[in-house]
Amino acid sequence: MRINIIVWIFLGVFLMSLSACGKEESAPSSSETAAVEQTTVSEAAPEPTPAVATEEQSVGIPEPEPSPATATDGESTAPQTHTINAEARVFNPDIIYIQPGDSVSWRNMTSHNTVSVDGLIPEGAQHWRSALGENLKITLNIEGTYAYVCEPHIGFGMVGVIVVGKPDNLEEVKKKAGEILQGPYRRILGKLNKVQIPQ
Ligand SMILES: [Cu+2]
Repeated sequence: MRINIIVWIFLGVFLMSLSACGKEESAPSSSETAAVEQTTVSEAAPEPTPAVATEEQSVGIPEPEPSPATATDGESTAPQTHTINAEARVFNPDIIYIQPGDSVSWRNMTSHNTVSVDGLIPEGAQHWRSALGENLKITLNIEGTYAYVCEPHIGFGMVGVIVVGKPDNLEEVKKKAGEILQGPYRRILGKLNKVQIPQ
């Protein structure tokens, strides 16, 4: 009788352990399915990413559009011609503010001339020298401060300054003027000190 009971107990334990193994085996299989599901999800996930990239591209395309619009605004300001009148022994106006590409036209230049001063014009800009009595007209494309004189009347302080755009070279020109100008040419210094940088 005892042996039979022991055998049955063993059988019971054995069967229980079998059923326990079966549960453990079935458990991983469900997690595998979950893994497959996750893989399917993760595979599907990349699809929205190209859509985002396409949005970025479509965002990138309109960007260049504003810049041509800005350029058109700049072009709408057509080059102008500014007149400087020679009056007795002064240029009127003595300081003139213009934009790059604008022209300057000296009028009433009888017995006067206009000569740019070496070292007191922007780097790369062209010097000018008109004949006595010539109504010179020049176009200035390079930004900066330009100093010029009327040679016959420099002793009277007949000097002028042209400011093209925003003069980056103003302080440099002032410093150089203090160093190189001699005699009546130093009248240019006073004129340069009156220049106000356009906002
Ligand atoms: Cu003069």
